[in-house]
Amino acid sequence: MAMKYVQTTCPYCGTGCSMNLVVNDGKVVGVAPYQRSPVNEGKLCPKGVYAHEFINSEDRLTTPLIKKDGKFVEASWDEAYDLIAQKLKSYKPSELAVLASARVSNEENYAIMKFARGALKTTHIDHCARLCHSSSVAGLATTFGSGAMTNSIADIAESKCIFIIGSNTFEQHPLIGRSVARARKNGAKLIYADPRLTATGKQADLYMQFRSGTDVAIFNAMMQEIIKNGWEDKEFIEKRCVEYETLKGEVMKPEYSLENVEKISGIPAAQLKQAAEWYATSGASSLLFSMGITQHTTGVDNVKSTANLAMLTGNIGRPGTGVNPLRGQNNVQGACDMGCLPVVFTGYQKVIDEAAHKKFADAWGFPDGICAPQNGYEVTIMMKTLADNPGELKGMYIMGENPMLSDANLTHVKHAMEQLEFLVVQDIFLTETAEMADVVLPATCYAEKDGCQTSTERRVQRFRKAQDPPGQAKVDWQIIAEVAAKMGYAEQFAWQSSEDIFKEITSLTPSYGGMSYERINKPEALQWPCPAADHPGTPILHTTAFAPAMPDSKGLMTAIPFKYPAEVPDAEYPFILTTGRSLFHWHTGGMTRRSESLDSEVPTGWIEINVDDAKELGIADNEMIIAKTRRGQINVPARVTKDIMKGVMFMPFHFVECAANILTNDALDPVSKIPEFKACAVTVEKIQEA
Ligand SMILES: Nc1nc2c(c(=O)[nH]1)N[C@H]1C(S)=C(S)[C@@H](COP(=O)(O)OP(=O)(O)OC[C@H]3O[C@@H](n4cnc5c(=O)[nH]c(N)nc54)[C@H](O)[C@@H]3O)O[C@H]1N2
Ligand SMILES: Nc1nc2c(c(=O)[nH]1)N[C@H]1C(S)=C(S)[C@@H](COP(=O)(O)OP(=O)(O)OC[C@H]3O[C@@H](n4cnc5c(=O)[nH]c(N)nc54)[C@H](O)[C@@H]3O)O[C@H]1N2
Ligand code: SF4
Ligand SMILES: [Mo]
Repeated sequence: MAMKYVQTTCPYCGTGCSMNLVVNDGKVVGVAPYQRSPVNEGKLCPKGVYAHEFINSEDRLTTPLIKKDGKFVEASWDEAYDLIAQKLKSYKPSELAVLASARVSNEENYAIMKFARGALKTTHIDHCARLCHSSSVAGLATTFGSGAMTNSIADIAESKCIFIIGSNTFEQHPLIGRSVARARKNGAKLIYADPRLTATGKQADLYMQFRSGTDVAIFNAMMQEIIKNGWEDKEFIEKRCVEYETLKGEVMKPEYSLENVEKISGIPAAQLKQAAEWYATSGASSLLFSMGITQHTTGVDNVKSTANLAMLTGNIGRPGTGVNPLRGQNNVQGACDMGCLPVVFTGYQKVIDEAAHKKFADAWGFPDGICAPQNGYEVTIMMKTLADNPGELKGMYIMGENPMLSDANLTHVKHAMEQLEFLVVQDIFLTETAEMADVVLPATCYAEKDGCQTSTERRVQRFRKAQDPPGQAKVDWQIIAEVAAKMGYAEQFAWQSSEDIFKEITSLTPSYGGMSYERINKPEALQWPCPAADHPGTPILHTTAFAPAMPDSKGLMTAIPFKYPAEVPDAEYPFILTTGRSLFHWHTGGMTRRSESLDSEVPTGWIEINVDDAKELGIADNEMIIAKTRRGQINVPARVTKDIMKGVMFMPFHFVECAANILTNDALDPVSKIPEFKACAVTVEKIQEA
């Protein structure tokens, strides 16, 4: 067979780079550049370059597995479906919970959302967006009326000043980093705030190092300085915002003076002043953030603070400005858009809204109705319910997530998952979570199916099938449709192709209403909102007014008092532990640890310790040590570095052999229900030789 190229979209991060898969003899053997996408113009980061390596791994799941007497036994699809249908039908809707996936297509997320609410009739559906940008969605929805990135990736290059806080853009969104680098080449100033001098920080004109969990104090200090100097945008505030006096009342308090916030955060007053001036007076400032902002018990407060700063200085709605939460997973934006959240159907139509509920119930036509018009549980609340209220939740269906490594406080998560009577996991590998399942279903990966996904800049782009799936593995939406058919709902899931599903999505989702495969097949695809077939899509949000969801379409400024993280250092646990990522690995490692080129770069985990702290503790670089928190302890190699703030330690969470989430705190933000992955109290000890 001849060699061919199949154009598709990268399956890793939310940047949404396009690439070609190189197919030889029916198998994907490589990745080649695809030049015509405006997002990445043929460039890729290492994960994109090696995105073919895990596809044909020896240990892909190839057949359904059923657990018998504690051991997995291979089963036919029919046996697996019969068991699942019989079990799921034996529970009440409120006893069932579903996790969708930011790794799979819009069509597959829509299918599982319809399955949860229509076939299982449960309100409990969520996915990893909870652990990620739930704070952005909640925070920006109440301030701007929409939780998405306001500007586009290319637009960042138009900026005169870029303020990056809590995002390691050059490693976690490398091709967005390229836009940042372009802006700098054109003279823009880059301000970077992070407890670690990361690869992104090394590009900065002003680097502010600070203690994890002090973000609100930093924002309030910058705003106080801006108001004191008259740098606020009075016209913008007057015309487009409400509650300025409330905001001012808070940020002008003496506790947010530069000197006091220097004490709280560790950032020298002069740096805070410089940052305030550059951001407020550049003419077009863009703010980029990610997990350093959202993953806190004050995550929503942090996000609202980013919005406050942008509104105060009129940096919204124009090229080179905006508040830009960089979405993480390839399709986390899409999984949210598809209604895989406990409160909304597709396009953020509220489940509790009677008209929306009726619209979906009527369109779907389940003879026995759909879920109640009520909000369901978030994934973090599902785990707490399992542990604290045994018997309330009994069955769970997980597609493409690995909470047994990605959730906070893993000992608690394991205990919670053990309470389940019945667990189905649909994945491409036998993950830590799949190990706990009663039934495991083999799914296809991105290279084996058609569909589309939505990037961080709301760009809806295609996946294209390049090879056949291994063994008996099936496409995710097809598996869900077949389970539904076994439960008596063949008619509601009678799709023949992913395009059929996309048509159903666009007919029910106003922001996707004008899209079709024909239109998104173009190299530049389409950015939502795209409400009509002749609408060109929307690169920049809020240009003349905020979203109609806001009263008078005005932006809401809010007073945000500073609060410390749920757990702060003390005599027993004297350091702050923060967690995050490496350039070469992806989350729980399923794909990247099976990619030789990536895994050989970074074969295991580590804990970053400041040189002075290490000296005081007598810990050497590369020494194996014990890291311990109130929730557990692990052995992990030390990486002694001057690039991390004294008093703060950092661990990536990719590695099962030194799993950071054994240590992390599952205290939640009261609104977004996100755990505090970015700050808890830790101690480290030398391993005593026997
Ligand atoms: N290579 C790679 N790329 C990825 C991913 C991956 O696993 N690997 N995952 C994707 C996903 S799903 C996501 S959500 C994004 C995440 O992308 P990022 O948010 O950029 O990644 P993180 O490493 O989690 O955290 C970012 C930074 O927050 C800093 N930080 C720690 N504590 C605090 C704090 O209290 N305040 C502030 N302001 N900053 C703090 C950390 O030092 C870190 O540099 O990356 C996406 N891209
Ligand atoms: N300590 C700490 N923990 C964190 C974070 C942190 O910063 N610190 N970040 C959090 C964030 S932002 C996120 S997004 C979460 C991510 O948490 P998860 O989503 O649980 O992590 P992944 O490893 O990406 O899991 C995705 C799973 O999908 C499977 N998969 C891939 N493609 C397909 C497919 O096509 N079909 C199916 N069915 N399965 C597929 C993969 O094999 C993998 O098992 O982790 C969170 N956890
Ligand atoms: S930047 Fe993100 S989308 Fe682009 S190649 Fe790298 S991982 Fe893939
Ligand atoms: Mo994420």
